[in-house]
Amino acid sequence: MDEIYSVRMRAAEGGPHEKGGFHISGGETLVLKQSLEEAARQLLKKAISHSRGEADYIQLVVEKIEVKKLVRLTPLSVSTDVVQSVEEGRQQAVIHLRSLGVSESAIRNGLELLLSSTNLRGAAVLSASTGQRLDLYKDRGIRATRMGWDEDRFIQWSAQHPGLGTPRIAEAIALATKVAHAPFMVAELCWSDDPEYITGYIASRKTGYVRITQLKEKGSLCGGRIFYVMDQVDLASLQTYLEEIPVWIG
Ligand code: PML
Repeated sequence: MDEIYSVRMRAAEGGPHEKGGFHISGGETLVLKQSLEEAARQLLKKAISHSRGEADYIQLVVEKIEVKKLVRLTPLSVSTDVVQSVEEGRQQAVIHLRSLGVSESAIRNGLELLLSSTNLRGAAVLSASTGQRLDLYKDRGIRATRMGWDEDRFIQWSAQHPGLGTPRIAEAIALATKVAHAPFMVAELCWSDDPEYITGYIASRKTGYVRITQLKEKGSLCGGRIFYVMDQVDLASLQTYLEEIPVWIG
């Protein structure tokens, strides 16, 4: 296989995140060397044209990946629940999470956390049984990185999934696929912190990637990701998998 690079971006307004800057945008992908410049350009574009605000701090990190460490995964199957209101959307989310064994208190805590978070750049890790937050990273959360689509496979996949081949959806499916395969992962709940984007999803190996067309009100800055895990999880190994193991979606 050719050389592969990880490209990661995070952007904030008012200085770097760790110095109190307001989170604007983040993004990541894995690409072949020939697509590196284009991937960096796309992520930079995402950082400087975001409806959350005007980034004055942008970090772009490019790293070569050791191909022998690559894990290959097929993308989660995709379905869409079309709903007529945010209430209906959240009710659908509750139904899916319940079916995966996430407790009522964990569902409530997850929804409340996303509703009150306007500056969460990674994901909050919650126990699927108690709903207690397990990571200690507050606004940083744990960030799933180093995953990306095989380009040829993505072209094929988007032809089979009309309307879903946008960069945002592609990135979300790559991330959700990696996350769903993490040890002791039960489910992911996500909606964007982009005030213009109200579709979110529930993902797991059992349900696949279930899009829900309305999970928040337009104009709201709240959003982020919740990773629901079993209590046997070893947080350090989970973090290593999510942040360091390169995953190639194809
Ligand atoms: C994000 O952009 O921050 C998350 C996107 C979630 C939903 C993408 C989709 O399937 O429409």
